[in-house]
Amino acid sequence: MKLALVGATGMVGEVMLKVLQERNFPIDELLLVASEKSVGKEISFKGKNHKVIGLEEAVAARPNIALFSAGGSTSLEWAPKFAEVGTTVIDNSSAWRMEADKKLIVPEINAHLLTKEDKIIANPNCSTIQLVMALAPLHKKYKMKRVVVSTYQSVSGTGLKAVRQMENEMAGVKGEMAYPYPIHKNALPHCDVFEANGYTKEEMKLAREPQKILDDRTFSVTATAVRIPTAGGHSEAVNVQFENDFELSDIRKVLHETPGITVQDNPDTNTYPMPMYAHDKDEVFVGRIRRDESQPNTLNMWIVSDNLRKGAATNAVQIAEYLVNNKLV
Ligand code: 11C
Repeated sequence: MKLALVGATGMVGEVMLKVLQERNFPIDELLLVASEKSVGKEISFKGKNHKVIGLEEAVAARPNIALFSAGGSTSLEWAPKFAEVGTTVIDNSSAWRMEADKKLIVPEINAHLLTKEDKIIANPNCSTIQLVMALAPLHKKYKMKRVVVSTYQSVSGTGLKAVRQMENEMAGVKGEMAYPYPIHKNALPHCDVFEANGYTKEEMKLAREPQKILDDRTFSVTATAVRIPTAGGHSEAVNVQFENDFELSDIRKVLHETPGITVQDNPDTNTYPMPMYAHDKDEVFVGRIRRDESQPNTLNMWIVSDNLRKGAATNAVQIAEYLVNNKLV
């Protein structure tokens, strides 16, 4: 297995390396790839130093799999070049997600759709992944009609510059700004860029990606995405209206039995998911499970996950594992 990691020096790239190591992903040759300014830099993996190489050199090496986390424009330009030489690309950017001929995969939900012919596979947006992880098993049982989600997103979703902005502001130090306003002691109802309809791109990802992943357009999602001064993970307040009624105890049971989900829900002991707990973990945590008493068949819950792990690196590595285990590469 020759594996390339494109965007090896970025925040998600770093977590991908950690996850590959932790899960002991089978690698015979590792190609660490980044933009020209990082070429020649050394990165350690499993106690061995690897020199960062450029994209041309990586394509020429014809890796079996390339994990991409280098932004949409790099992906649009380079993923097809890797695909042409036979590499299967697992792309973490938003570049290919909504293309009709590209699959958008959360392994626990729809990895069975993957075939050898899929040469560019899209990893969903971080806030989508944790949402659909909890919605998928409930949709199967109760059939969703409408989802209203409000997110409380970690600055790590924006990248290193935003983490630094928050840290600088906390320390009272002037520095570069990733956001148009301070993030410390603030909440910005603004994740990613604004679209013509007044929603942000992040909100529209939340509206569109779940339908594609669950292969069902009969339900709808509306979202408000908010950036808050936390670094460990994204949180989501989720309201779901189902076609069918439910027992809360059954909802808890279904979620408890779903691989990848951990239920943390006990008001008596102040037990609920928080980014502080979710940080550096692969699971999606669900709590504050309660009936919406304002209308029938409707549930409220709170979902938290580390956006750099299940929301990005872990999901991508799980896709790679599925490809290897099912001899699709
Ligand atoms: C955020 N969800 O927290 C974004 C980060 O489409 O993959 C990931 C952007 C994407 O701002």
